[in-house]
Amino acid sequence: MKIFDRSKYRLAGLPRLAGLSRLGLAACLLLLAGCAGSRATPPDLALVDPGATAETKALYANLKRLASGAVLFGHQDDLAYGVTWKREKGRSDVKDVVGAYPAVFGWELGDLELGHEANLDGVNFKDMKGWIKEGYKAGSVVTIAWHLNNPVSGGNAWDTTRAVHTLLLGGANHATYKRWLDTFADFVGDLEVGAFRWLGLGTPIPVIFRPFHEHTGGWFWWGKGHASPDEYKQLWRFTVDYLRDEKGLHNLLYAYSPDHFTSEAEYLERYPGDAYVDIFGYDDYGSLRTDEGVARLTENLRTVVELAEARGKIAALTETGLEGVPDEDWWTNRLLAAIEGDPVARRIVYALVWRNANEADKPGHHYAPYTGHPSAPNFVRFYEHPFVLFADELPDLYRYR
Ligand code: BMA
Repeated sequence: MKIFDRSKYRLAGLPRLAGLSRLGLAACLLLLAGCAGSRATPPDLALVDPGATAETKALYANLKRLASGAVLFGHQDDLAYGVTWKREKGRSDVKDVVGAYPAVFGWELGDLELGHEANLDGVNFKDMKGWIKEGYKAGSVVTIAWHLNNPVSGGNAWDTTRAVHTLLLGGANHATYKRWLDTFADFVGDLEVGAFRWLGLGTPIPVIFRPFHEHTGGWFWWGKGHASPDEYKQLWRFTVDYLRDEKGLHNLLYAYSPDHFTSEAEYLERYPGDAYVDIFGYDDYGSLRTDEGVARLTENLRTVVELAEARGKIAALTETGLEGVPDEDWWTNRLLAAIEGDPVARRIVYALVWRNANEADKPGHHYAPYTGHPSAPNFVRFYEHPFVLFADELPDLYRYR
């Protein structure tokens, strides 16, 4: 982890070297060269952000290396609440069952743009920042999605009033959208660890950002039928350019995550370009109920992996699950079966299941098991499987060796 900025250290050290003998100077230079070389840098990764932080580059390079040997297990909102509890320090339904935290923690920013203290599911943003830091310190990966409210109607993300064109340059809500992105940048900019954060020497936590997800479906205002492919691409590119170049965020990896698709052409219809996407994602909830569905998901993962690898990128099952996990063997018979057995599909780097809600109006809306759930024993087998990684089995993802 970055403790100090080496370039600043070297500059500050120069005047003091002036008084040293040649031998002393040579020794110092050798020492400095040794220090500088002690952290290897990944080869050219062609990331969306060439100026990404060392930890962000290391994360990407390490995930790339893990591909095919392992898949990381992820869970949305894991530390915030579970099926029967909320806000209990250190608690997680996943950890209750297997004794380890997920290797990927998913979080949700919907309503941040409105200045609310909590997101659309009642998770307080200040708490969320704390949990994101805990997850990072546990060595896990952090990913963020954003169910943005509809800027035209004032409705939520599921209000499909046409809005994308209004966010683009020259559009009626362009200034509003920039303000919304400012709230995002403030939030992400705060995600830093390190004792010297107050000196501006903190380590920004790398985040996989998944904007405007599931756009091959028509349920969100940025989805199919509510914006043209060109409008969608323009919105994506503006978002990246603004966050990276105007707001100076260098701890983001960008994941493109369509929902169901039936061809490469459909997957790529709204793809904003190689310069704007780091991770090829896929969200799938429908498939993992039957053997045919498992085969279909494998086939789609193969496509996603092949498209990603052809561009030197990585792939992930960015959201999945079966609400209530009604199938006791779902973890090994469905989820693992869809991924591990196929030589191409197994090269996805992570699979994340959705949240374990405990809202009165959403009974059974959970995607991971909890203590006593009928699928818990099978989830333990899933955890024990050598191909599946949880937080306790991860190599240091944030350092490149
Ligand atoms: C959905 C559901 C909703 C939730 C939203 C954002 O899939 O879980 O209840 O508000 O995700 O987290």
